[in-house]
Amino acid sequence: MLKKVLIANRGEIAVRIIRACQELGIEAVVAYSQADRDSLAVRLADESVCIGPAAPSRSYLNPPALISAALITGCDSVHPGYGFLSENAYFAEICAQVGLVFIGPSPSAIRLMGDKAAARQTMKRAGVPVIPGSDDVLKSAEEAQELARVIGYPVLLKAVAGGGGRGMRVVQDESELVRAFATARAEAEAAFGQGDLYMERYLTGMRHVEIQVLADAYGHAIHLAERDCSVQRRHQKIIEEGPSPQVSPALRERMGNAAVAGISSIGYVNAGTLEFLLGRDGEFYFMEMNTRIQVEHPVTELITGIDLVRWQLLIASGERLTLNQKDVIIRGHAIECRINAEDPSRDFLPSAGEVEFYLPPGGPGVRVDSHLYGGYTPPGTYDSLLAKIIVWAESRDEALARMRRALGECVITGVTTTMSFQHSLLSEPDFQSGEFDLGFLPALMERRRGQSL
Ligand code: MV4
Repeated sequence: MLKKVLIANRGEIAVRIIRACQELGIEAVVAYSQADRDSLAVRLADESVCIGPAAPSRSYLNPPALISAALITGCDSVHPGYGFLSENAYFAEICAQVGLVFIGPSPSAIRLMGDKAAARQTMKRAGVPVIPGSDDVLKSAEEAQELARVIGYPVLLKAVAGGGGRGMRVVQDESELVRAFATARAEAEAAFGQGDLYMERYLTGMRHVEIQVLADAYGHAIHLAERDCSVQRRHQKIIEEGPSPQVSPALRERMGNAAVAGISSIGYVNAGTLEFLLGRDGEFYFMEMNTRIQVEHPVTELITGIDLVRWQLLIASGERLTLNQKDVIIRGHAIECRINAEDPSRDFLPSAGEVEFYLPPGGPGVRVDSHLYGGYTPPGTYDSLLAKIIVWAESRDEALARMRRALGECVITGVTTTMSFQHSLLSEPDFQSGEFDLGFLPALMERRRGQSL
């Protein structure tokens, strides 16, 4: 069993990992930047090490600082959380080279899934449905043009090094393609230092449904059903839920089996998530795989009763995954709201300042994952996530009522948050019916913009 973990992250996920360590009797050391001296993670950890200045490039994104922190404090392992270096194959490799267990998949799995075109090909070969598109990187605009004629417009140009919606360009017809190809390539080169592109048919009216997976180092892999993340604004998830209102038990089994076949084909180890687009007729297509623990993992934890971060630690310790597929039983419904320090009335502009007063919601079926406390000033340098409120209830309707109640109870003063916006979304008929797709939130924002003018 691991004895001492360096947490190479901050905020609520650092707190979440500390909690899992404590319950397993593993010591937790938190690496923190100068901007995070007063963080809750520093207070809760067994030990803490300052790794550098506020700028992420000099702290949470700086492998030498993190590796030294782990070695100086006698850690045997590193948990990267999400974001920062969590999907950096080079960092995972360096950890292994200095004898630190990276709590996540192998460097080669991270690298393979980080190349979005290679990930797509790998899944296709394993029998996972993918969106019609290119079998490889596009070599030229001419090649793109020929291919687009075959798959049909509209098409989407995606950056091989992108992901999460970064570096994508919709092309409506042939007249746009040559220019779009050049711009997308230049943008990808500037953003990722890698300009390679691939192509897919652009699908509309789809939902974002993702399958959680777990696998151990002995070839045993299972899925833990889906989360529906179709309520997004500019690729930022606003509300997530599970199970998806549009996924039947039969479809869940088909998607889950596809996900397990996909990860088994690459010998994937630890927790991961396969993102799919799901259409109205139940057709689904692999988009990309995230090789980390995700922000919305508590949704899965509440509907399965399985502690994902605990399993990450156990699997990295070399323990067997003692859960079988038949042990994964979906019960009830969970919804998560990400509470951000942003002002919805000002186009979600980040809101800075001291949290004067913090009263989290409680009561039956309510979980709060947060690093907040009264008097805390969230550093402006990092993302604006303040808290995740996650509710569980037997049915979706009860979960909706519970989330409305929880958001109503929660008090955060001093900064503007997204809570009231999410509260209003829960009352939207289209959200309540469960019959929404990725177009729901953009369309709603457009309608509301019209009303306020
Ligand atoms: C797509 C798509 C439509 N067709 N690919 C955005 C995030 C990244 N994982 C891929 N994304 C999309 N890929 C094809 N071929 C639409 C999206 C997309 C989207 C996906 C999930 C959640 C929100 C989204 C918002 C806009 C576009």
